[in-house]
Amino acid sequence: MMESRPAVDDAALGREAMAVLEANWTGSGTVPAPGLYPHQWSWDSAFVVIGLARHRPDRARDELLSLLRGQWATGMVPHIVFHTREAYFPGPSVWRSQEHDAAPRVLTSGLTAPPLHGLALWWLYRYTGDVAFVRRTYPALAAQHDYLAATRDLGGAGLAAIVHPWESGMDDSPAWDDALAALPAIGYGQRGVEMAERHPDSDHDRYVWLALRYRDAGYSPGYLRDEHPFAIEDPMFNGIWLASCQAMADLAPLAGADPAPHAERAERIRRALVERLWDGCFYARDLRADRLIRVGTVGSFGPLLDAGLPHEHVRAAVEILESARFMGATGYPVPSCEIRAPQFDRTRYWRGPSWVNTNWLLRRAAAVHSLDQLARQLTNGTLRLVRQAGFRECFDPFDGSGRGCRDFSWSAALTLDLLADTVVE
Ligand code: 9WN
Repeated sequence: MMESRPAVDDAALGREAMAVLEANWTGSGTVPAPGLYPHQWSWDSAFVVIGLARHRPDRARDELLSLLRGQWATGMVPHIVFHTREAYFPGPSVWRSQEHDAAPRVLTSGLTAPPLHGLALWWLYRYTGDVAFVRRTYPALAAQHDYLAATRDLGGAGLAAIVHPWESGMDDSPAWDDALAALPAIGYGQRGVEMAERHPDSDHDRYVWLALRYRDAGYSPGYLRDEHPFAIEDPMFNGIWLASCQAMADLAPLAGADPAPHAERAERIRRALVERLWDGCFYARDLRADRLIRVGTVGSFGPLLDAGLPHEHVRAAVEILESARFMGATGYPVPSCEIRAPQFDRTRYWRGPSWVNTNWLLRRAAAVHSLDQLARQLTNGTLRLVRQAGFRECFDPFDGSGRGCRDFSWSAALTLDLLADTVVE
């Protein structure tokens, strides 16, 4: 079978991207990919909103509203909203959101995901000028940010901690390896779950074990603070949150709200990123082991999304990004793990392959810092990937061949955004 689905010109590529998004639209949201991911995923939806902002703003609005139907009364935006009946593990019977007073009517997971939605709303406003939609959705996103500040600042310095690898969106990143390995081998002890009771013996078992612990503690903030064994301050999650805080500060006046709390929060996150996660490069911090996790991943560059990041940190981080540790040595941007790390694996999801969403985020970061050549390199490299291999889930960073599933929504959506900029440039 042929691997590639080359699109000869930009117009054809754009049409194919739109066709993928049409096919992945369920009537109430966009699934990341048919079959493999048959529900609505939180940060995937934010990328779809961004990609459709200039092409199908009506659909972009519906996408965000559809996701927000899954928001909990706590403000938490769950990482999966189950709009369809298709089977997926871990599905509704694992999360049991319906047993929760704070959960909405629609079934959801109990974890959250990178809070890209503020930036996505800003993007949509930027291209539509739709103030009414900002007014309509701003309160939900402000509540999302309040939730993170109130219940996820487990380190007490202003950063949000992820409490599960799934919350990072980069599930099998080598940055989580040690924290997963440190989980107790004994102590599964859950009753009444459909998984056989057994000790966690693989990463996937550990993922499920962690999720069940949190669920059985009633998704309680006190449990997260005092007992949950996995708590990590991730530079990508927080870089995205910071960018969304800035977006919310810009949007607040349109919604008749005060921008100051968002700007103050952004400032606090910035300071904490530099003070707590920087050591020549941004690294994730394991709060339970109280140490930096010194493996460079694409997540290390998340803080570059911040326009206010001090120059010396921008310069040093970009140097690493462009060096032979990352995109300087691969044919295609940007490997998800630094290639000299022993954990690097060009074939395994977040342990090596290049992804369209992280390329897009870094391209946004490059634009924010007026690094035009880097932005162009990221745009062109990403378009080469999808032109040659199709809208795959991820790509081999050396030869550009496609990996994971086909017809992946964010690969298609963000291609639309990149193409739109190519026309303008
Ligand atoms: C678990 C949907 C999601 C993305 C994540 C990606 C992958 C799920 C999985 O797919 O995660 O949430 O089954 O591996 O890692 O970034 O949101 O596309």
